[in-house]
Amino acid sequence: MATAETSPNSIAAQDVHLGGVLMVGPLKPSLAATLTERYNALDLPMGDGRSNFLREHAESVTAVVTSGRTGVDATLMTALPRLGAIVHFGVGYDTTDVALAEERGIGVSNTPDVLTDCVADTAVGLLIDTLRGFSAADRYVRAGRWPVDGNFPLTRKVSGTRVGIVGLGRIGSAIATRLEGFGCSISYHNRHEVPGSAYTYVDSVVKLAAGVDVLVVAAAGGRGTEKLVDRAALEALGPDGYLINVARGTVVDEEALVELLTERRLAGAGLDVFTDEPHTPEALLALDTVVLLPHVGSGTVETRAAMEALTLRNLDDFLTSGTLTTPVVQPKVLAR
Ligand code: 8YV
Repeated sequence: MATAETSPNSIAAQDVHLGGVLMVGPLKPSLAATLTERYNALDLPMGDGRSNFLREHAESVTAVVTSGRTGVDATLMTALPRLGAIVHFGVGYDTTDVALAEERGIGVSNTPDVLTDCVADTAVGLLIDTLRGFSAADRYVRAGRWPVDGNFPLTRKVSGTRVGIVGLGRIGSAIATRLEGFGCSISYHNRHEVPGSAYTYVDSVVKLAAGVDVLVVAAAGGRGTEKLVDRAALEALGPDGYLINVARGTVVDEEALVELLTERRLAGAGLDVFTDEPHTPEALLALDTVVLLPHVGSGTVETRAAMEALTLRNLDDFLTSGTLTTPVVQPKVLAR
């Protein structure tokens, strides 16, 4: 059997009580304050000071707290020899090398469920805004154009539209439930058909896109879903079709998306996520057919507080018992 001596990346049960906590990337200020005050957490420098910092502190770190925005890549993971858990604020963890974590017995947690409602609300809000052009209409009024140019151009009806959902997990399902209230017909594509689902399963994204008015992206990010919505799918959606993305920018071929929107070969898009956040493609800024949000899907006071509480619960559980509350991967803690 492996021991802590023969397997340096496995955390001995007694060590986790003494765990050193490292914050990686920007965190919600109240979370960072709690981690600093209650756990004496250290903050990983992002720039030049990193190597010196790691030389001094890497040995003491048993838990990292980070967000989906930053994560822990293979280089950082390898530099932390006693790391036992990577605790994410957020449901997405595509910036962390989960396969390597699993291989090294390092646990990974996220904050599922508590943000489902808000992200689903955002998707529906974006969908309505994009089809009805409310943000563009607001700009029209503010620019004083109503009295000068007359009525705002007609837009697209939302109720009764055909919606295709890419990724029928927790968030995708919550979006579908909400859209049922608008009389939308729902079909979906998922890695696997969801047993017992009332919605129509379609076995490819291209086929799904070809049969709907609006494609809503709710699939997790990461290697397995990179450009899952590719150029062919966007072309299949067509000049009367809309794309809504509340998942990750990487799930969509952003270059193709920008090109098709600019050439009016897609009717519009509502985007809360981008491949190079916080940067957004310049070409989209001039298009009134597009609604752009700065990744605010879960960004309400209530939901962020619930995410913060669940993040701390995962950390506490790991530091006191060596397990995670909402694990993606449970840590392999070895008792000495
Ligand atoms: C988070 C998100 O707020 O949970 C996720 O995966 O995308 C957001 O809702 C964000 O990742 C936190 O930085």
